Amino acid sequence: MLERLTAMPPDALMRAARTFAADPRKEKINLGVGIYYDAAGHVPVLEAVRRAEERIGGGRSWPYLLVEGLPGLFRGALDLAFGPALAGDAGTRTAVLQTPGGTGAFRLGAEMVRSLEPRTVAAVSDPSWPNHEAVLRAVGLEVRRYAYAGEGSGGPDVEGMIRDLEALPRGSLAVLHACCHNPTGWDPTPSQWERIVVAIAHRGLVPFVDMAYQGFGDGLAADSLPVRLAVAACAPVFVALSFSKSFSLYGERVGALCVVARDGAEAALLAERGRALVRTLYSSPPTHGALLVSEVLSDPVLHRDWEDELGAMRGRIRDMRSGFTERLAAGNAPRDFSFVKEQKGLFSYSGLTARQVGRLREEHAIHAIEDGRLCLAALNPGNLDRVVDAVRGVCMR
Ligand code: PLP
Ligand code: TYF
Repeated sequence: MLERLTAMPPDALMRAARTFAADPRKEKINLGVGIYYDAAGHVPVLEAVRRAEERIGGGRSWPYLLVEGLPGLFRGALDLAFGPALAGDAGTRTAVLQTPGGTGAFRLGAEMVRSLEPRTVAAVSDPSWPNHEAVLRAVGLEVRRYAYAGEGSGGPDVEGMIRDLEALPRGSLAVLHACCHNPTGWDPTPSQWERIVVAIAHRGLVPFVDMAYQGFGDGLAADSLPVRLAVAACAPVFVALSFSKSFSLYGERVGALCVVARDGAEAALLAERGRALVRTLYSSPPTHGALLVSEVLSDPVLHRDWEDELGAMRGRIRDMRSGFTERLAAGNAPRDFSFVKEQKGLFSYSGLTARQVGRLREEHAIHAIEDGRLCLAALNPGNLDRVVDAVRGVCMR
């Protein structure tokens, strides 16, 4: 067996996470990994989550959750995915399973698709979060790419995206980023989303919406627009929810998969299929983070406070985007970075080359992804000037 052992190189994000961890310089800054840091440079403990933790209390026992997870989480997950108005109706024909993070939700959804139709073609945006393609390939689906990053820096190439989606075989999976596209930071506008979903429905594609950054774009309701449009036009619809960023619970691994069917009977069969798959993958999901999220989502006061905290995180990133753009524009600007202010979410596809990213790391201890992706949620008033000076420096020559 070991004669067959060959290298499996890490993807760019894994590589960047390792390189950062191994960098001994105290002044290092991590603009690589997709994590929200507060103004003091810490991964925050949200106040609503802290209060939820107080309520659930310590000293409790930890039996297994059900295979599908904590039922108390499902209502909250449906409300987030569809909005309270649609959750009532669509919720009656939706299978929900708690999963280990958004990655677990995406993998479980992909497993479900493969178990139903192993010849399904899946299409991801070009570029996309590298794990999309890796997970789809891991379950044995054929992966294609649809155009996404525009030529210049003016936003997504929606025409190219629609053209490529319309060329897919009927029944293909269309993987969509609900908001805060990773890595570009470019999202379609609401009217562009309407056109995209019409094209998807018309071609008979199956939308798989990955929602890992809900609340970081324009707010919880606005950010779930693609899900609501897809549910109104298509069935099935797969939705992978991640609570890692929105609750700052990265290592707790909390997520959920929602699969919307045509009716309640189909949804029950999908849930049963999901449980059978989970049983062979990890048997049941972890408890602690799910209890925290469920407590926050089911208590109106905690829910409101959490939404306010999410709004403050979103606002802080916007301030950092403005600060980054304006400081670079002042003085002798190496080039125009004003698009950074227009992008949404944690990331910016900055246009920095792999060589410039390498120089940021070697000369300035500033880590980013080699495709030029920067995590602007790691900027703060204490490191902004240093980052701006370093970016200006590597762009000059
Ligand atoms: N989908 C996208 C687009 C992401 O960027 C991420 C995390 O970075 C995930 C899914 C998975 O998140 P989780 O950490 O909850 O597995
Ligand atoms: O897009 C991102 O930044 C995430 C974060 O080992 C990540 O994928 C990167 C590497 C890793 C775990 C999470």
